[in-house]
Amino acid sequence: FKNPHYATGRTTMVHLFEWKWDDIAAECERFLGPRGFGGIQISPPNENLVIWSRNRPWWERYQPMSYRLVTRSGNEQQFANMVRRCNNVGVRIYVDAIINHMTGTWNENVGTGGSTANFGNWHYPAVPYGRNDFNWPHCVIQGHDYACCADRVRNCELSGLKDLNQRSEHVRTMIVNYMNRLIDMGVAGFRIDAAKHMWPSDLRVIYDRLRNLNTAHGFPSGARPYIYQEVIDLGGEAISRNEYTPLAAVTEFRFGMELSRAFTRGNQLRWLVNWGPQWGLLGSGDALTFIDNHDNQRGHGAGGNILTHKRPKEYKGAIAFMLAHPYGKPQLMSSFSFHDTEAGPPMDGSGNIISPSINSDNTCGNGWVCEHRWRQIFQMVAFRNTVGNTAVTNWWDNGGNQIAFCRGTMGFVAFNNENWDLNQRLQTCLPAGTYCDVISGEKSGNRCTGKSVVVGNDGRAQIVIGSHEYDMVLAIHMGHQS
Ligand code: AAO
Repeated sequence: FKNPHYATGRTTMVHLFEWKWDDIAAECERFLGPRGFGGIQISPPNENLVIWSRNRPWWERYQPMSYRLVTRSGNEQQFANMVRRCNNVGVRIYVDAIINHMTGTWNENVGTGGSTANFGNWHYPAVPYGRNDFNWPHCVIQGHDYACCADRVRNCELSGLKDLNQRSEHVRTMIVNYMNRLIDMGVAGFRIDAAKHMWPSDLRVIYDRLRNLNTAHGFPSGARPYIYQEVIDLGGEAISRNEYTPLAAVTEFRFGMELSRAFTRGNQLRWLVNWGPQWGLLGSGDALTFIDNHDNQRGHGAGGNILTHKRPKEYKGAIAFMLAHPYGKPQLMSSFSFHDTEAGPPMDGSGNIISPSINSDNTCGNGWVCEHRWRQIFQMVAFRNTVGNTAVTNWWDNGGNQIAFCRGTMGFVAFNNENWDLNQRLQTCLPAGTYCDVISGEKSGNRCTGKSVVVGNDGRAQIVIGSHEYDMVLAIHMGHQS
């Protein structure tokens, strides 16, 4: 369950938060496939409660009404079409699976597919679920439960969301049927939402009943779905991420927290010399890594001081470090812009999601940020693909916030997060030649649109990153020799 089964040579996935299936299919063909992205985390594809009383917030999708594949992102046919088209261009689909709970209690009770429910009776006829399928007696998780009481965190409701009992054979069957249907349609894996709120022993039963990935979609025979479990563990709680790593991969929330701190000068970059488990992070193969996610970029979940697209220079620095360093399986966030932290995606007056437009410079419009289309970001995805499994070598730092390192003989990266310029002759480990910096520009024909770096016969090059430059990173690799 820990292998994403990316197409050969691919390494990185992106969360296309609240995108529509038709738009994702197009994005696979016109951008993600050609640019070497490995996969996409999609928003939950199953029917959710429509919450007009809060103007259709993004979080309505975390309130399941049924497992029918119909949401604001599209219907079942559009979903199937997306998976097929993305797999055809080597881009995998990972489903955000909401299996811990159903909806909260609301006055509105119609889902995106027209299903209704009777909340007072715990009755979801479209699944169907009834009272016996939920944890009993009814209780709600309180903030202090996280520190003391694992049983309450797992058996009580998360924010009043009706808490399914995964020990119930019927519940297990409904969940497994849902996930297996998606596997048959060609998905490559799942994010398990709120995994911390379910018992590991129950999750194991569910995972073990999942089918192998569909060979008709290009997966090797016997391939198990990639599973990464959302467990927020910043330390000091009753539930540990280590209870979940024996089952499958886990979201490593300490990763983005520490890199956000370092790239906002709360910590010196030089300490990143031993980045990885020595920082208290999970084993590399167990960790799904990211800077921000859809929760903490807006103060939900383990929010607080996480870098996002709203601080672009520092954010691009942290993302570049994530992609340049071999630790973990990286996931990029691709957002819609927001001021109101509850606001849903760009939508029209009827609540239909408005598609991103694509500008002539390849960036997005219509309210979509599309961080994955920022040159400094997608070119570091290509960097990661190029350097492969090579090790970090020739670490250099100035004793503070300037660092540089090689990835074997395939790539070199430098960072300047000081108030003064970086101007040093550094070992790049690359063969002699001229390389295009992939941060300040790209290779266009035989020349560089940004900085050129001339590597001498000794592998050294003069590396310059001014403190007032647009970006704090310089990166060169074998794929971008000029
Ligand atoms: C909505 C409304 C609620 C309403 C509810 C029911 O907002 O007012 O009561 O409907 O009708 C999302 C939104 C929720 C939304 C929900 C359903 O975020 O606001 O509720 O959809 O529409 C916990 C969970 C974690 C969860 C996170 C948000 O452990 O699994 O809360 N994330 C996922 C999704 C998320 C989604 C759901 C789950 C539900 O990614 O989008 O919710 O499907 C501690 C614990 C964490 C805990 C946080 C927040 O964290 O460790 O496990 O996350 O508290 O309660 C420091 C600490 C850190 C601590 C943090 C916050 O950082 O170090 O450990 O402070 O206290």
